[in-house]
Amino acid sequence: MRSGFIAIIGRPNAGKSSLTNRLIGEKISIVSPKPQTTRDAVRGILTTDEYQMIFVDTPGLLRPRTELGRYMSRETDMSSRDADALVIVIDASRPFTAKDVELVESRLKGNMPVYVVVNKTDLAGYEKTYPILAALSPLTAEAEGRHAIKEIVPVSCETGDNIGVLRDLLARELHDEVMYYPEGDVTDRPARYVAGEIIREKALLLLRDEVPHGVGIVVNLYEEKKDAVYIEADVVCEKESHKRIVIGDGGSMIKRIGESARKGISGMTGKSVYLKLFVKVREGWRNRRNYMRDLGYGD
Ligand SMILES: Nc1nc2c(ncn2[C@@H]2O[C@H](COP(=O)(O)OP(=O)(O)OP(=O)(O)O)[C@@H](O)[C@H]2O)c(=O)[nH]1
Ligand SMILES: [Mg+2]
Repeated sequence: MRSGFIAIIGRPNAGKSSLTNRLIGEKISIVSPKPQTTRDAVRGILTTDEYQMIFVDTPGLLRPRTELGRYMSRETDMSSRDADALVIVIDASRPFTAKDVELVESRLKGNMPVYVVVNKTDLAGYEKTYPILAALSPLTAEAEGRHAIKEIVPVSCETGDNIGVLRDLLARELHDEVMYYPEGDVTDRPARYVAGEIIREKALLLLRDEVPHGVGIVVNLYEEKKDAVYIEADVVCEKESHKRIVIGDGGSMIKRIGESARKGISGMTGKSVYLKLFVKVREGWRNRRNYMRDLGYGD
């Protein structure tokens, strides 16, 4: 039995959480079309007869502009520091720039084996994927002052193309001889946390502009009984005007968020879910450490 940690990093929206979910074959990390979806480092655990592979999904790499952004950057830095290997995810459907090359190069100066995953090949097609592979290929050779990329793997998290190949390649990087987690665990986070994240995911999907980025969830009650789960949570937003939008006309928006979250949590737990949501305002919480701590973004 071998085990180890694989950190997954990259720009916001590249598909890091989608990749984590695909690699372990379960949805443990939330996904949305909006950048900066992931706020905490979340571990996804894959246990087979031969190995235990622990993937660390991280917040997207970005220059922080709020206290929350600084918290997210720290999460990424700290959780990817001691991994056994690093996966850098690149979105093939977006323009590939010198900055992307720099990002890869900078990581090759460290001592961690680096794999580059070129994701969204279903969207990008050969025309957009090939130039990225070509631009990265010089980095597959060793050079002065840096290591070489171990492998470049084009994948699609949408179709699942090449995910198995990537998984097998990464399994070569596992060298520890301990089981870090019990066999049935798929994440290091409790169901209560994942439930809160599912609520946030639905808010991200249904709300627009700045509003969803200022939403945080506090789960005040999470009680799992034999065939039902009882949940009470606060949906915290940054301003009174946002609160009105989150509630919606006659409560229509919060109802949609709740209904959608209830289905998601029910899918995760396999039980009926009774969910009560309360909308609250914590003025400018993304820049206030005390509010952030209440929302679970503390140090
Ligand atoms: N077509 C297509 N869409 C993808 C693929 N992978 C991810 N996506 C979509 O890209 C968007 C972002 O995916 P996420 O997995 O949330 O990206 P992330 O890198 O975790 O984003 P942050 O947490 O915000 O940094 C979502 O809408 C996904 O459905 C893919 O291979 N193909
Ligand atoms: Mg993410």
